[in-house]
Amino acid sequence: MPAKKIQSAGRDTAKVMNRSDLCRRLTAKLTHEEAVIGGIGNTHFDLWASGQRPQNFYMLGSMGLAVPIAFGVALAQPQRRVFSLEGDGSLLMQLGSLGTVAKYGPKNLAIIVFDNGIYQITGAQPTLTSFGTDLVAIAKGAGLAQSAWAADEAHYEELIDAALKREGPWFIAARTGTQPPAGLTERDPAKIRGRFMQGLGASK
Ligand SMILES: Cc1ncc(C[n+]2csc(CCOP(=O)(O)OP(=O)(O)O)c2C)c(N)n1
Repeated sequence: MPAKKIQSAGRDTAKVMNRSDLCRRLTAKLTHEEAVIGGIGNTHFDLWASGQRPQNFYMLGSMGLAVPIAFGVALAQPQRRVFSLEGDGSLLMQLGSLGTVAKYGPKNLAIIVFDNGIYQITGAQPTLTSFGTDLVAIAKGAGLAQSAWAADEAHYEELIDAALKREGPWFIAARTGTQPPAGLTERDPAKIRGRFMQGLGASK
């Protein structure tokens, strides 16, 4: 099915929402063992707190890797829907990944970015999005036609529903506040990797 035009808010008009709430709204919709990759930063903390699933992966150490990891999973398992959750600071470190996703066009991949305008977990230093950088404009420029700012929670859910039902790739951006995460991930990378591989059926 060809890409349909989707509604987008502007970064300036998008409602600033609660990141933990948005994580819960996503995971509440997952009924087919969809994979979710949470990036370093508060995204993986809130993904963890929204309910642990064997198909969740939590990136502990490196900024910008949620999209590349999710992209790899999407290529390896085209029957599975895959979501990448990333913070604005981390995504800004790995913008080339957007062009790569556009080039290969995995239909089962959705990138979600939570843009709070800061590197929150390292002391709230402002990121470039605080000075006018628009990640949806960048995603579109990278070739991701189905890119949108969520206007509010209802629109965010509509975009998630579209990513679950229609062909991707999708790029969904949400403005988020600076509330602390709802929980903290256990710091055990080997266990996180092992459980994720089992969750994907890639190991016993
Ligand atoms: C390559 C690299 N540089 C710096 C860091 C330190 N660091 C870890 S998380 C983080 C901020 C992440 O910001 P963002 O992705 O916007 O998420 P937020 O903390 O705002 O939720 C920084 C600077 C790192 N882990 N890796």
